[in-house]
Amino acid sequence: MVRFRGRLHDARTATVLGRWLGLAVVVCFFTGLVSHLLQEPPGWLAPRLPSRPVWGYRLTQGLHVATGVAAVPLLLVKLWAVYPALFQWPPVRSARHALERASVGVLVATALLETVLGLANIAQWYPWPFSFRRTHWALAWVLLGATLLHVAVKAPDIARHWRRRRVDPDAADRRSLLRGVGAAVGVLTVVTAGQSVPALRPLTLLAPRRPDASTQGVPVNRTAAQAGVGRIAVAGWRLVVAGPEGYALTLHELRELPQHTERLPIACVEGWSASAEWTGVRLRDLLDRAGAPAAARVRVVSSQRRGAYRTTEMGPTYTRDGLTLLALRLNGEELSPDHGFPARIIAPNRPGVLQTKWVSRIEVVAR
Ligand SMILES: Nc1nc2c(c(=O)[nH]1)N[C@H]1C(S)=C(S)[C@@H](COP(=O)(O)O)O[C@H]1N2
Ligand SMILES: [Mo]
Repeated sequence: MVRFRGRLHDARTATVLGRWLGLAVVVCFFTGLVSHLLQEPPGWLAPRLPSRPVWGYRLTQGLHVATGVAAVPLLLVKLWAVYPALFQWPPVRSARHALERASVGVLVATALLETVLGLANIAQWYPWPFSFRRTHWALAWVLLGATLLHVAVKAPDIARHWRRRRVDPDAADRRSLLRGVGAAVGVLTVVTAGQSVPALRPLTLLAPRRPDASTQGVPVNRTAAQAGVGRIAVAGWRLVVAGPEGYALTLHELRELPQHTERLPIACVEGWSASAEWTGVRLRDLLDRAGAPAAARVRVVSSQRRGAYRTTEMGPTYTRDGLTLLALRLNGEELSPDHGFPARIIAPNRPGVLQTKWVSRIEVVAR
């Protein structure tokens, strides 16, 4: 067993902080799993992704980012509590000890990397050459494995220190430390959660994108200029629906079709979300007119020339859902260029990154 020296570098402090951190890791992992499956489902799952509840992704991704942010102070204080054990001498005493230390090394390294990568992504800062999502996803499994291994190795210590001791000279100091950590977590949560919780909006200090500071009441993640989409001339614009009985519509013709207004949230993978009123044509109606089979997959293509989100695919649970719109209006106004003029997809319980803007083509994909 590791011997801790000095005040609060003890197993009880490590255990209590570990419980909080463990909870954050578990919530972060499972909400991240949901996000990954919605964005890149395996073949068998793709046609079964649930389009309800409409606020599902808003909740899970809000929790993902909130628990990731809360993990930062927890992780730092946990590292502070155990650091004498990290720098013990001699560094290795036996093969078993070496393995245990190696597993802690992997745990600490992946935990720090995952939080730093996640925070950089929230800030839309990509100073690395690799894919954020692939790396974040792969490291999540390493972190989960290292956490489980750590809990297994430390199980005797954890069990011994799970409950408070009757006689504990450090109890008052520990309580102060834990209150401080709790306050840090609370403050960080409150100043970031306003990006998805309207009631906390006035307190939002640390969220990069805020609904009240954007056009038409919804933040913009990538503007038309950033996506390389120039002014779209209405006269030459057509929506092409490619299917068994394909057709093309002018914007005027699209506006003449039955319009529906739905209140749906847009929830970005980066943690912000906002509910808005969208008006447009039901995707289902457009597909029926093209003679698309009910079970068909659909590819949505944007006028954007390059970029990973130029095209997205959608299974039948979304395409058949009456709430899924090819939206022309947002909060009572024609879509602004940054929100995807002349037409964009809005579907329930779907990551923001798949709510394709500047739609020019809808293709029925052979099953
Ligand atoms: N064509 C295209 N559509 C796109 C994107 C994009 O880069 N290109 N970004 C997506 C992302 S990441 C989000 S969160 C939403 C945001 O929509 P908004 O800017 O209207 O709020 O648009 C999505 N639609
Ligand atoms: Mo996004």
